[in-house]
Formats: sequence, C-alpha cells, structure tokens
Amino acid sequence: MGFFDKIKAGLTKTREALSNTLGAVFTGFSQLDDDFYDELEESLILADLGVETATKATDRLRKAVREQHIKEPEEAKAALKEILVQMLQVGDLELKLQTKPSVILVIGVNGVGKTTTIGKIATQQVRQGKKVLLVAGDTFRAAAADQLEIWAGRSGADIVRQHEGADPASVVYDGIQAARARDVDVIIIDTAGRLHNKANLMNELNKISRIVERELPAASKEVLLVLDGTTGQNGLIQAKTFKEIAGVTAIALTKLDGTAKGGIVIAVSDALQIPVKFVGVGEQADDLMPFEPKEFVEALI
Ligand SMILES: Nc1nc2c(ncn2[C@@H]2O[C@H](COP(=O)(O)OP(=O)(O)O)[C@@H](O)[C@H]2O)c(=O)[nH]1
Ligand SMILES: [Mg+2]
Repeated sequence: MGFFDKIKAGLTKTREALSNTLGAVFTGFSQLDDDFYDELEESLILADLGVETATKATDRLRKAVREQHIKEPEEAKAALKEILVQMLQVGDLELKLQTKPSVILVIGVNGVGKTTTIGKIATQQVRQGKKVLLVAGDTFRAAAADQLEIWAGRSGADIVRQHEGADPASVVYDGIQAARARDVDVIIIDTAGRLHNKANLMNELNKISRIVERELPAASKEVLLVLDGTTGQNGLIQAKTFKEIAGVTAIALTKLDGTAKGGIVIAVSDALQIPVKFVGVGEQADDLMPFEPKEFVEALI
C-alpha cells in the first residue's frame, strides 16, 4: 500500500466526518457567501484543525477567491487544497542525517509512541544500509529499555542500555562512545517523557543535548517530537511546551490509523512552523510513512 492508500485507510474516521461536512459545504452551497465560509470554518474545526488554523485557512480562501475571481464551490475546493498544502510545507520533509554519525533525539510524553517510532525509523535506516545504534535514554522503567531492545532485534540495530534508574545523560555518553567504536551511521536516542515536572524534564533533555553537542559538535542532529494524533488539540499544547524546552526540529504524528482526525497535522505544522516528517499508521515496523503534504490533503478532502 502506498502513502495515499494507507493514509486514506488510516484516516477513515476523519474522512467520513469530513466528507459529510466538508463535502457537504462544497456541494451544498451554490455560491461562495458568508454562510459558505462559516460552514467551511466549522467543518475544518471539526476536523481538528483548531480554531486558529481553521480561521486562517478560511481567511486565505476568501482572499484566493477574490483574487482569482473564483465563482464555483468546486474551484474553491481546489484552492482550499492548495492553501492546506502550503500550510504543511513549513520546512524540509526529510530527516537531516548528513554526517557519520548523525543523531536523532526522540522526545514526547509517555505513551505517544516514541519507542515504536524509533523502531520503525531504525527499520527504514537499516534497510537503506545504515548502521544504526539505539540508545535507551528512558531509564525510568526497566521495561522501557527491554521494549527498545526488542525493536533493536527486529530492525537489526545495535543497542546501548544501562540499569534502571541510570542517568540518561550517562547512557547517551556511552552510546556515543559505542557509536564511534562501531562505526555507526545513525544514533537514535529514546527518552522518558514525564511532563508532569516540566523543570525536571527540561533539565534532563538539556543535559542530554549538552553531551551530544560536546561529543559530536559537527554532527547532523534532529530533535524529533512524537505526538499522538488521537489527542487532538491537547497534542498541540504538548507540542508547544516541548518546542519551548527542547528546540524541536521535526515532528512524527502517530496513531493516524485510529480515531485521529487528520486535521491535527495541519494545526501542528501551522502553529509550530515545524515540519511533520512522519506519520504513524499502525504498530508494525512498516507502519511509518514519510509525510507528503499533497497526498495527505488529497486523502483528507
Ligand atoms: N495504532 C497505533 N498504535 C501505535 C502507533 N505508534 C505507537 N503505537 C502504540 O502506542 C503504544 C505506546 O507506544 P510506545 O512506543 O511505547 O510509546 P512511548 O511511551 O512514547 O515510548 C504502544 O502500544 C504502541 O504499539 C501507531 O502509529 N498506531
Ligand atoms: Mg518508550
């Protein structure tokens, strides 16, 4: 299944909601009047774009309709798609992994899918012939490193871990030394995401970043924030907090195969101006898709 089909299958719920509402907006109105725009904005909010982004998209459509002398709702639909695609193109969509080694620091609250996403990315990288090392920086529970170890086995990556309760920064230090010794291409660091104590989490992430920066000053680095697509606008609040404390460079949005309303992808890209680089559409190794704005919007509308 290609990106389009998988997303389409994954977003069945959203698409049902959207084709009922959005579809109805474009077929139910014969002219592009205020009622049309009100209805459109409301259905975009229902699709989880959030009020701010939905309003912005609607305003841009009004402007496009005026400037391009659009009369028909069908033409306006094409213009809206273009606007949404633009809102999703806020940066490079590929991971920047130019140096050997490169580092991906993976952050996000508990349960969003960090470890699973790491396993999936490792699978893709190993398939491309890269040597991958996973670093078990979530030392909060022993089970977290066990889970990462299972993914290492599945994907063909190496792993560095320590005992439960170890200092994450020290595990990261070990990982970097191991990566040097073993000629690793990509280091992927798992972290714990206990957001209930923001200062603590910030400290921990800062410490890890400092080690990486000190040991590998010239390396390509990505800070990948993982968000659960089913948490809707709540995810957006989390994302803002993490952006503030950790200098996020990329986003992976998981669980788009569930009850997620896909519009959250647009809300997150637009509000944070950080590109969504991956979407998770299941629990298996192959269920991670590189994000393609055009196909995504086509699948959505
Ligand atoms: N349906 C679905 N489940 C996912 C996806 N990504 C992760 N999960 C599940 O979400 C749960 C939490 O994932 P985990 O990687 O342990 O989250 P972490 O606490 O952030 O490391 C697990 O049961 C995963 O199998 C996804 O894209 N789709
Ligand atoms: Mg985990």
